[in-house]
Amino acid sequence: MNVTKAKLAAGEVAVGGWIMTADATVAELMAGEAFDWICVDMEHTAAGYAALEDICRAVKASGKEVFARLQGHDEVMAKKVLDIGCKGIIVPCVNTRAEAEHAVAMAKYPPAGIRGASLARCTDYGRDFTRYFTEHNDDVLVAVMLEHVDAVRNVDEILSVEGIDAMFIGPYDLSASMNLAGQLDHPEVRAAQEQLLAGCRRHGVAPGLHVVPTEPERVRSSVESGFRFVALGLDTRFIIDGCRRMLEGVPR
Ligand code: 3PY
Ligand code: MG
Repeated sequence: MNVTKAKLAAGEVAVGGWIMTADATVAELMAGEAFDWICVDMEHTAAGYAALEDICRAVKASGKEVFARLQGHDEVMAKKVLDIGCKGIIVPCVNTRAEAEHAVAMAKYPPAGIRGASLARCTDYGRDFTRYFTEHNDDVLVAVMLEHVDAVRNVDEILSVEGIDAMFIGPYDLSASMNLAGQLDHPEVRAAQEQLLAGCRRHGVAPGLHVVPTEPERVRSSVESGFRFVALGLDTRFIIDGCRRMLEGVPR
């Protein structure tokens, strides 16, 4: 069972940890904290399939879902990350209805979609094939990233696609597409996020946001404003923050 997907469907908040380091030990450590899910970023890192598999093994004992943020819209990549053991895909930069339909299709087996079937790790190498295949289409989480002004314009066309579980805002790309790169609190960026949030409400899709800056107050206000599929910071930022906090106290 995909606990994160069930939580989102029940209107609850599900909080994720974001892995940039592609490191299984880091993922294991983070899965031992109060995150609901772990995402491996394969878009903006060197993370490959072998590292993803190690991470899935490391997180398995916690029972938490591992999701992969894909590099793009490639159905071969979606198939491989799911075969390796991810319970969902986070698809970057979905700007049109056709791209949203493709995101859903590549996550699901026929007849609902186009995912290829095999005796991969996700099926316990075939020992659990029938159950996995039967339950997968309902169990897999599909999150589309709306992170461009074009997506804001097309929000209703995108979020009305059947099979989308969550919308996930990438604030850096969204701000960059508005010529306001990194100005996450600019009123126009905020207004675009509000439009995406409102779109989620109209279409019954769980609203999500990557709260990239490691600021607890920002996390709190994001959840209070309605975001429920929320990723907190980055593993790399946690290391930077921890180093700086400790180094600050050194008399030298
Ligand atoms: C962005 O801010 O653009 C992101 O993709 C964050 O994950
Ligand atoms: Mg992005």
